[in-house]
Amino acid sequence: MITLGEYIIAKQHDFPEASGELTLLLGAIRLAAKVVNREINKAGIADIIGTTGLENIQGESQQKMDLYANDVFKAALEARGEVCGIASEEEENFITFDDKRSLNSKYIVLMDPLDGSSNIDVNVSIGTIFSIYKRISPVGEPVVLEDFLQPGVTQVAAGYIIYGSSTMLVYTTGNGVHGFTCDPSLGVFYLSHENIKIPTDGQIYSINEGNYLTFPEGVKKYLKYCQAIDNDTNRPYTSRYIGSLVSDFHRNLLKGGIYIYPSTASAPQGKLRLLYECNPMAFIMEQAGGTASDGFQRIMALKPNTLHQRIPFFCGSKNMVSTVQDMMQEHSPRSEN
Ligand code: P6P
Repeated sequence: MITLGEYIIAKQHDFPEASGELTLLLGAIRLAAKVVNREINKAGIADIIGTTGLENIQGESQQKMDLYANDVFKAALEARGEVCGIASEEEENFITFDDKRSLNSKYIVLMDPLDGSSNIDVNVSIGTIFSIYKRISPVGEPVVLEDFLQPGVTQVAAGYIIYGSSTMLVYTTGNGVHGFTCDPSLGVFYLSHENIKIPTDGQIYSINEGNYLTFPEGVKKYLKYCQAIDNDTNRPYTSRYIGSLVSDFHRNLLKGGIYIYPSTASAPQGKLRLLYECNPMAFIMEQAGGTASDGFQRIMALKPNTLHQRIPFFCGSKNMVSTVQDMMQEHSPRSEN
């Protein structure tokens, strides 16, 4: 029964340049996760359910818990002094932590503090997603936009917290994917899933089929492939879509499967954000032996242009992503960028 803190410290020796800062940073995320988890578990009781009546940068209705989670993670990261700046789905611009210690730190964090939060009121599991990079601007100065627009391949660490039937923290620092389950009686995360690997093949597909008519032809063809009857390849597959990325991703990671949010008429660039949803989930998926693409090319190879940039997202078991990519290429050919 090793705790998250003990595991991070034990593993930090895998990094010759480890100076403990990343360990302290992950500790801040762990603390914030516990605080948010406590509020989510009583959201039905506390006056924290529902919407603020405000909209976020995305023009989406902001849930009270969105703002609460954003404030908790922001405060925990600033207090620990290991982060010089953050970007968040709930913040229009990036934020510099300008106290001396933070300015001299080398890490930045991008996050979706509470993804799928519209599900809170109906008691469906939701999640926090985070992505950690080293800054590229000079230490000691305020962060700049370029610090946040790095391709996903330069991530130092990434992870998510899933607030579900149990609360889990899953993360990678580039040495495999490891899952920790919170013991609510102690508020301690214990190692429960070491070195998670996604099956190369799966029989679960996750997509909002309500958008079928405006999907790209390659996605339509793939859905018909999933629904065809073929015993040799265990088809038809099973459709499972919770409407909460972290929940669908986590189930597919453990069982095998594919999650797709393609371009649609209402979301021509897809709905998910490249920086603080797709890149961290792609890092985790690749470390678990899966694939994450925009339907044509590796998500983590893309050079971001803006903080809240959206991108089509195809993520899961290697063979499933490969099959749909072939159909995408066949029906809407694109040269590799
Ligand atoms: P739709 C939640 O808003 C989210 O960003 C993901 O967590 C989820 O998978 C997706 O959007 C659901 O979107 O359009 O199917 O309701």
